[in-house]
This record gives sequence, structure tokens and C-alpha cells, in this order.
Amino acid sequence: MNILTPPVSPPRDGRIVILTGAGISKESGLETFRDAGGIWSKVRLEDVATPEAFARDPERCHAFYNMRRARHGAADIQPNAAHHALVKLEAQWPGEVLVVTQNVDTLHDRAGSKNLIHMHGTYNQARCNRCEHVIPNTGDLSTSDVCTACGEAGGMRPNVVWFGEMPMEMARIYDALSDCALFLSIGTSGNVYPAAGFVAVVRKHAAAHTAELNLEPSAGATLFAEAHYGPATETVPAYVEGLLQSL
Ligand code: BV8
Repeated sequence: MNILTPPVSPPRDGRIVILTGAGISKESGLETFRDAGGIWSKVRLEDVATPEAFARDPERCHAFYNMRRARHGAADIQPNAAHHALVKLEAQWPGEVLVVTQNVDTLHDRAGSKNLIHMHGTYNQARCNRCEHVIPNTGDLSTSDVCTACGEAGGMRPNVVWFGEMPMEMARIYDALSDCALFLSIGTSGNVYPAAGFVAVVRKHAAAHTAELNLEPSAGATLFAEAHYGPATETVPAYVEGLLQSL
């Protein structure tokens, strides 16, 4: 394997914050959103990924997530070398390693990442629109589902963050960004906020090095001090090896 030796290695006790997007899961077989042929080329986000869409046509939203959740649960969908490299970094880096993923798939969890935030929620939970009760859920959802906490029928929704909704654990994320030594952005196009704004937060608040590992320059590419372009299963393991060799 080639090694990507970062020009600036963070101090051994430095916190590393890693933002991931759909690109890190692409080589595991899951679609991205904005690549050619991606999810948003087949359906409008306004029709399936907003609270208004769910109020207007809940069964259409359920069908969209049921189809993606079923694909996500297929036997051939497994964590890839990029997911595993981040687990190795978390285990061997002396400082804190925090993965903040925009992805609702559970590939980081299944690879073994422990210090992990799903800022846009996850496929594997459902939430009651009326009382906010959250339950584990890996099967299809429909308007006939009844909330086991409040008894409301038809209000169970995927526990994901739709456009116009507040992402999860934002205070914890901003705390970590404001005091990190390295901010790594992997597999995201930099189109969705507030995640796309994290690199600017780091540049403003932390004496941190910033690097982007993506297939191609993201919308925020000019904000990163370092960039490596290529498939995540190649760039991420190589970058992790470079960090660990700097210890
Ligand atoms: C918020 C849900 C306030 C689950 C997602 C009007 C009203 C309200 C808000 C807004 C508004 N106008 C704009 C906004 C803000 C809005 C937004 O950003 N809109 C965009 C479209 C302009 N954001 C919001 O609404 C957010 N909430 O703003 O609340 C607030 C503000 C500040 C602080 C707190 C609160 C909520 C956004 C969350 C929406 N939910 N998902 C689901 O269905 O999945 S977003 C969706 O996009 C996914 O989560 C996805 O992860 C995310 C980002 O996409 P990417 O991951 O980057 O994927 P993409 O396909 O775009 O790119 C893939 C990249 O990978 C590419 O660059 C490609 O080159 C690369 N790649 C491909 N293959 C590989 C690879 N890289 C490496 N290796 C490979 N093999």
C-alpha cells in the first residue's frame, strides 16, 4: 500500500475529527446522492426527505426509505477498507478520534467505530412524530404502524434528519470542531449544511490541519489545506497509515 504522509502531522494527543458522507459507502455498494445516477437524480428531495413531504404523502416517504433500508440490509452490503481504516485509527491514535457521519447507513457501526455521531440519524431506528419515542427498527415502516409509547397510529417515521430539521448532537460536534488538531473530510460533496460548513468552523476556531479525501474536489475544496483524490478504499487506509507512522 502507498502511504500518504500528511505534510502536517497533528500532535500525538491531538483530537482528530472526521466527517464522512455517502462517498465512503459507495464502494460498499450504496448509492451516493449527487453523483451521476445518484439518489437525487431519481427522486426530488422535496418529495421524500422533508417534514412537509411526510405530512403531504407519508406512504411515498415510507416507500423511499423502505427501499433504501432494504438495500442497506442486504448481505452484500458490508463495511469497506475505508471504514476499517478509521476503526484502526481510533484504536491506535493516542488522542481522541471522533467520526461524525452524515450517512444513515450503519457501516461505521458495523466496522467497529465506537466514538461515532450519526448527525443525520440512522436507518435502523424509527421515531414517533407525535411523542418523539424512538425504537430500533430494521423493517419496513408504514402509516399503519402504531407508536408503542403514545398509541398514535400513522406517526412512526424514519429516525433520520430531513431537510429543514435540526441535525443531531450539534453542540457536541461544534465543541469537538473548535478544539481539534486535524479535521478530515471523507466522501462528501460539501453541498449540505451545516456539515459542509464544518471546515470553516475549524479554520476559524482551531489551530487545526484540514484535509479532504474525496473522489473529486468538493464544493468546499479550496478551504482545505490538503487534499487527496481517489477512491476512499485507497486514500483513507493510506492516509491513516501515514498518520500512524508519524507517531
Ligand atoms: C438545517 C437524510 C438548521 C437522511 C440528509 C431551506 C430551509 C431549511 C434549510 C435549508 C434551506 N436551504 C438550505 C438549507 C440548509 C439545508 C441544506 O444544506 N440544503 C442543501 C440542499 C442546500 N440543510 C438542512 O436542512 C439541514 N438542517 O439546516 O437545520 C440548522 C442550521 C445550522 C445548525 C443547526 C441547524 C439538514 C440537512 C440534512 C438533510 N438530510 N439525509 C437520508 O435520506 O439519507 S442529507 C443527505 O445529503 C445525506 O445525509 C448525505 O449524506 C448528505 C450529504 O451528501 P453527501 O454525503 O456529500 O453525498 P453526495 O452524493 O452529495 O456526495 C458524495 C461525494 O462522494 C461526492 O463528492 C463524490 O465525489 C464522492 N465519492 C463518490 N464515490 C466515492 C467518493 N469519494 C470517495 N470514494 C468513492 N468511492
